[in-house]
Amino acid sequence: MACVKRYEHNPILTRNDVPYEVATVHNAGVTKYDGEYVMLFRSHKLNGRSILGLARSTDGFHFTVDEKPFLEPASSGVFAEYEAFGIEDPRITCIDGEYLITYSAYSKHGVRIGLARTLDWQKVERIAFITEADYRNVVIFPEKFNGRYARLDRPHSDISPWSIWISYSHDLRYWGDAELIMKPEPYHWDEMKIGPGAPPIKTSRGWLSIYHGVFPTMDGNIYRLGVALHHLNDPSIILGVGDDWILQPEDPWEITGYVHNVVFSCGAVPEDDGNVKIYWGGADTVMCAGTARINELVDLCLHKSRKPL
Ligand code: BMA
Repeated sequence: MACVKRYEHNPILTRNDVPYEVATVHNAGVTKYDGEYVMLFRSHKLNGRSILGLARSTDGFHFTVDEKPFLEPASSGVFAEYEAFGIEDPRITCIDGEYLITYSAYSKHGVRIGLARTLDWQKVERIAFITEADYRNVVIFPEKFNGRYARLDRPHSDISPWSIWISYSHDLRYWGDAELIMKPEPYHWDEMKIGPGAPPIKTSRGWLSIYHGVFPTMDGNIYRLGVALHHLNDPSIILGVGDDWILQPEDPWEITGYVHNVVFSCGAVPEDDGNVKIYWGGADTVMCAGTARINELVDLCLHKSRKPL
């Protein structure tokens, strides 16, 4: 059951839409602000390092890019030290009226997660690094649990590769009570690695999480998207993981590009009509969009599921 219906005019954003010089437009976080859609996308510059640009839309499909990049690697202080190789793959969570942005910061020291904040999508301030290396893919839940923020993330270790963990924080800076909650499934489409994709979406049956899974082949890795459902009051409990992927590379711009055979999501926007708009980078080169029925994704987690661990 492939639940995602692709937007008929994909890709929705390419480097030709960007008024400054970039090689790619992909892996964007998307949210709504003041009645508009805001897309914070990653672009490779022509030196191969990434920056974040901003695009805005009234319908969620036609985006116009701001004149200047939104966030570039810092040029001084502690942030400069850890962002020198670029900033990547932003996720956006709106909580208590603030937009929190997590991003992967690359440097000679590895990859770690930076946290920034904006109130108006004009000014942005960095808050802190919220992990050490080697972490990627941090998504923050849009609600607190017993007064604490919660996040899913993806540390890496050789013993237990690329799995999804949860942790909590009172102040967004210091995180603890970390627990592993989901692992790749052997000889399955996500057998090599998994990582959180879009920040979780609240439904009546649980928190819906869109994640990415990777399968290694003789022709390189294939990135696909899947879904998991977390308990509403205790997100460390996974109620089910959909056994089937919901999206795989099929369109030409998903199969061929900067990195071929990749669909990679950092953002999804639930709508009042029961649909969710899902956004993904195609082949690390362009941005694509599609829609799915939220109920169908939840059904997949609950009625055609594999175990999380
Ligand atoms: C991952 C990250 C993503 C990228 C994907 C496919 O490891 O680097 O940003 O989309 O690989 O290249």
